Amino acid sequence: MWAICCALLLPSLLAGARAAAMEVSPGGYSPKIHAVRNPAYPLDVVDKLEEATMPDVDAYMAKKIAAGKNNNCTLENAAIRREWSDLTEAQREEYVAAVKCLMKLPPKSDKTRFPGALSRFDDFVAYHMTHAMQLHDNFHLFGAHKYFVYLYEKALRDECGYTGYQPYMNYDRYAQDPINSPLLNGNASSMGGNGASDPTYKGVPQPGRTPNIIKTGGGGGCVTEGPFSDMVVSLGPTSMATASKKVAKNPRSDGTGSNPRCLRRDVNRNAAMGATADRAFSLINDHKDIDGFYNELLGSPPKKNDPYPWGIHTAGHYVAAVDPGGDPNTSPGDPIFYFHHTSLDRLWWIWQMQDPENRLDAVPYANGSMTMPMNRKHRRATDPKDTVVDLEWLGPPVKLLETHDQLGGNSGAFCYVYV
Ligand SMILES: *[C@@H]1O[C@H](CO)[C@@H](O)[C@H](O)[C@H]1NC(C)=O
Ligand SMILES: *[C@@H]1O[C@H](CO)[C@@H](O)[C@H](O)[C@H]1NC(C)=O
Ligand SMILES: *[C@@H]1O[C@H](CO)[C@@H](O)[C@H](O)[C@H]1NC(C)=O
Ligand SMILES: [Cu+2]
Repeated sequence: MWAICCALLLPSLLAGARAAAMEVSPGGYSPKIHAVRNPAYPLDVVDKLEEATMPDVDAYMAKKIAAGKNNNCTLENAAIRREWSDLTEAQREEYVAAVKCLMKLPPKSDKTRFPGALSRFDDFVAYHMTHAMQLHDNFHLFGAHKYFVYLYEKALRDECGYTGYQPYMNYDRYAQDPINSPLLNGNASSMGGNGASDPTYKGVPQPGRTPNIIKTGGGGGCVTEGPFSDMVVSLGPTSMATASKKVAKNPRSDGTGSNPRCLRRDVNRNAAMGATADRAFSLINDHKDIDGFYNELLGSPPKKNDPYPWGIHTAGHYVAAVDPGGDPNTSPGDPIFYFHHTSLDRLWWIWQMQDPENRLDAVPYANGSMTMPMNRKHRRATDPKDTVVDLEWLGPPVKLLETHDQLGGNSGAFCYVYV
């Protein structure tokens, strides 16, 4: 059963504000949470929905605390994941420095299995590239990525002294002009710039959709500006179809060998426009059931008469992707990956919190799917309750439904909100 799901899913996976961030009064936000907003970005419909949902989140937590089920997590002590532009420039630079630190620390993954993993940063790429089928099956897509991002954030904090939390990107803030955005403008407080122009890079084919390609935004070559212009990408690629034709093949057929090269990007408005706030709002608001939410997130079935019918999952992956970001298996090799998956986690959380009683444990296609176990220690499960998320060298195994709860799940290790 999972083979059918994933064969369908994997192709779809391929799928100027100058004002400094400044504190504003919480407004409609829960007074228990320290909201910080950059006044250059008025709240969009999803931000407003999130704010409007906070009293319900508060009520939900009060019940959970009364029942003794919060594992010490409260809204007052929850970590806060913020939008990139809501961080001060100093905070953005601190984040960038921590990512660069992770890229210098020695790997913990098996050197024989992953000779191409050069750093702790690569440990995460190594896991994702060898467990892509499992990470993206119906049961795991949301929870396993939540845990994956959490462990990356934890490594930044525990091993590189980062004092903040993983930022997300609100695509809507950057969709009109991503190249000049605080996220990708290539200055010292950005996540690096665009790739140089590569006329051989045409974009990302989207078979079955109209248009059937996310046309190039004009980049595709090596990133030459900003903190990651000197980055050495080593693992992958595993799929030559989505990367630039100029990328050399990996010496190992599974992409795990050492293949030192530059980071390549195509900062792409055509992709980002598929993840605007109106789309994110419909995604959350139009689906009471997880299957519908999941399908729309993945752009399935393809929307008609839409110039950007990619689905937010695909759109977000190609905001800046070429190599390794454009290769579904090695996509965490571009640090922008974590901004995208954190955004998806935020959208999922807002969706769950519209009706926590019924949505917290909802798993796509829970009736009729089967997990692909992450390794031989685990059985195939047909019940989400029996499913285990085992990220091996990244962190201890956790029950799937524990990874669904960011306010007290994973024995309380998960305790964070989005602002
Ligand atoms: C909650 O905090 C108390 C006091 O620090 C501690 O003893 C207890 O083990 C914690 N419980 C959980 C579930 O983490
Ligand atoms: C970097 O870009 C941000 C966002 O556009 C801007 O606020 C900041 O002033 C820039 N920093 C420098 C040093 O140019
Ligand atoms: C699960 O699917 C089976 C077979 O289609 C059906 O008989 C059963 O009622 C379903 N269970 C639930 C809880 O929806
Ligand atoms: Cu993934």
